Amino acid sequence: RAGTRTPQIRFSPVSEAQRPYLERNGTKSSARNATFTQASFKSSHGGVDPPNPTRRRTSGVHRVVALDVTLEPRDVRAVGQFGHAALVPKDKEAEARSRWSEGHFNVFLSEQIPVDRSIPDTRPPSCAENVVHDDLPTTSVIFCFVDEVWSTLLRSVHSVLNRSPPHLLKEIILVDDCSTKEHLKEQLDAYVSQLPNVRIVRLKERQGLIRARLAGAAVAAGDVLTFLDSHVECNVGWLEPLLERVYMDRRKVVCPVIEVISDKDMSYVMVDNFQRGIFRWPLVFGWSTLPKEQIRKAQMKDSDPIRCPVMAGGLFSIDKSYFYELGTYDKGLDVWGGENMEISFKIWMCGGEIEIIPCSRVGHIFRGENPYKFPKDRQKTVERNLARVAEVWLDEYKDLFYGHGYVHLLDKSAVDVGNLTEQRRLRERLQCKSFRWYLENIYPEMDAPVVKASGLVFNLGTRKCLALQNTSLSFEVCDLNKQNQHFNYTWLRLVRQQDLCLAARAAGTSVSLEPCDNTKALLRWLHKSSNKALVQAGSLGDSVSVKECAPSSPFQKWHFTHYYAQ
Ligand code: LR7
Ligand code: MN
Repeated sequence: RAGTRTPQIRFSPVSEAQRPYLERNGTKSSARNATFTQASFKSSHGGVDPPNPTRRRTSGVHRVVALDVTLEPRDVRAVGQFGHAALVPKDKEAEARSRWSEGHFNVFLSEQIPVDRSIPDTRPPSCAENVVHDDLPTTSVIFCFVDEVWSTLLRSVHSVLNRSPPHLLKEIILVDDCSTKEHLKEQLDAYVSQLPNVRIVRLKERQGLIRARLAGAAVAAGDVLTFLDSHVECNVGWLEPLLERVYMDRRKVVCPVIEVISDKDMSYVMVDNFQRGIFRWPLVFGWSTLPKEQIRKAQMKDSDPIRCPVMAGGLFSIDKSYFYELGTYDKGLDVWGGENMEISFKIWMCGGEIEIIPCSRVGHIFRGENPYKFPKDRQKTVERNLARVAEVWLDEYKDLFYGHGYVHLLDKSAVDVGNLTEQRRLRERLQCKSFRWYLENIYPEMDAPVVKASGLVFNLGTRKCLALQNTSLSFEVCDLNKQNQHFNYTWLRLVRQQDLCLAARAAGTSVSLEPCDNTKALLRWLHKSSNKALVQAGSLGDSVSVKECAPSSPFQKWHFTHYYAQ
C-alpha cells in the first residue's frame, strides 16, 4: 500500500542552492529596508502617528513558486494522485462502508492514497505577480487532534513538511488531546521520531480543541502560530502569503482559502473565489460570496485578501505575541464550537483584522459528524460555549442570539455558563469597541435590529393605543408624540417601555408592569403576524387584562407601528 511507505522528506536548513521556493524578483531591496519604523513614518508624515505602528510599507521581493515535490510526485500511478477522485473496488465496498465511522469519511480510500500525494495547484493565476519578503517570520504549525485517522493525520503533516520553505517552518507541534486509539500511541511516536522538527505534546486529560491549541501554543518557538485541523492538505506556496500578511501587519490574522477534500472519494475540489466567512443568528458560521458591486468598486483581483467578519476557526496564522496580547481564547470554552466566533469578535473589536488570503490554499475534509465523543452532551456543550461568547461580546445584541432558539439558556438554574469575569475584564483592558461598532463597520450587510417591533401598540378592537400611566396600563387615543405610548417588542418577546415590561400573572387579572427581566417567562408575549399589518397577541384583553385566547376577537389583535424583523 502506497500510503504506508515512508515518503521522501525534504527538510534541512535552507541554503541558497536549495531555494526553489523563492524566486528573486529582480529588485535589490535589502531585508532591512523592508522594516518600517515608527520614527521614520512620523518624520515623513508631518509628525502624525502611523495608523498602526507595526505596519510595514515596502513590498516583498520574491515570487512564490511551486515545489518540485508537487510537480514530480513519487509514484505517479498511485490511487488519488494529483488530487483525483479514488474509487473503491467492487469487492472492497463492504469494507469501505464498515470503516466509514472511524473518521466519518472514506477511511478505507484515504489509506490507499500516498501520504505525500500531489494535488492541483489551485491558486488564481494572478498570484504569480505576488511577492513576499525574504525575511519573513518563522511559524510553528500546531495540529491538535483526538482519535484522528492515521492516514489523514500523516498526510496533513507531510503536506506541511513538503510544501513549506524549511527556513520558515520552525516546527510542527502535534497536540494529542488524550486520544484512545492505539495507532496514535507508540506507533505515532516511532513515525514522528524519523521526521525533522515534529514534536508531540500529550495531554493527560481530554481538554477539547480550544485548550489543546493553547497547550500547543504554550510550547511553540516560532514567531507566528499557524493552527490547522488534523485532516488537511496544504497546497503549494500556502505558507508564504500568510506569513507575508502577518509580517506586513502583526494585527492581521490570516486564513487560507479552505478547499474541499471530498469525504466520499478523497478528491481535491477547488472552491469559488471571493468567499468570505460570515455568521447568521444564532451565531452560526457560513460562507458568502462578496457582493459583485463591492468587487467591482474596489477593483478587486481574485488574488486580493478578503476581509472576513468571522473566520471558520480551524486554519489560520496569528503573530504569537499578538495572540497572547488578545488573551488567546476563552479557556472556559469546552471541546468544540464557538471559539471561532469568540476570536473573530475579539480580533475585530480590539483592533485587529481577519483576512482570507486567496494565494494560500489548504484542503480540508468536511465531515458530516464529529468522529469523536463529547465528554458531555454535544448540544449542551456547544450552546454553553456560544452563550459565553454572547455574554462577553454581544452587548445588547445578545438578545438576538437568545431570541433565535436559545431562550432556554436564560434560565440560570438550568444552565451554568461559568465565570466570565476574566473575559469581561480583558475586553475592558484592551478597550475593545462595541458590538454595534463591529456590525456597522465590519459586517454592515448583517440585518441585526435590536428589537423586532416598536412604536405605538394599536388595538384593533378599541382602536386605541396602549399607554403607561404611572405604573399601570390603560388605553388612550393614539398619539405618536406621547412617549408613554411607545413600546418595544424585543427578541426575547418582552413588551417593554424603558425598564418596565408587561407581565401576564394569570388569566382574568389585569396586565401588570414589572421590572424587565429576560429570564422571566411570564413577561414573554407571543406576537405572531402572518402579514405585517395584522397582528394577534395571545392574551391582552379589552380592559388590558389577560384572557383566554380568542383568535377571532379584534380586541386581542394588536399592531406595532414599525416591524424590523419577522
Ligand atoms: O475535543 C476535541 N479535541 C481536538 O483536538 C475535539 C476536536 N479536536 C481536534 C480535531 O481532531 C480536529 O483536528 O480539533 C480539530 C477540529 O475539529 P473538527 O475537525 O471536528 O472540527 P470541524 O472541522 O468540524 O469544525 C470547525 O469548527 C470548529 C469549531 O470549534 C473548529 O474551529 C474547527 O477547527 C473548524 N474547522 C475548520 O475551520 C475547517 C473548515 C470547516 C468549515 C467551515
Ligand atoms: Mn475539521
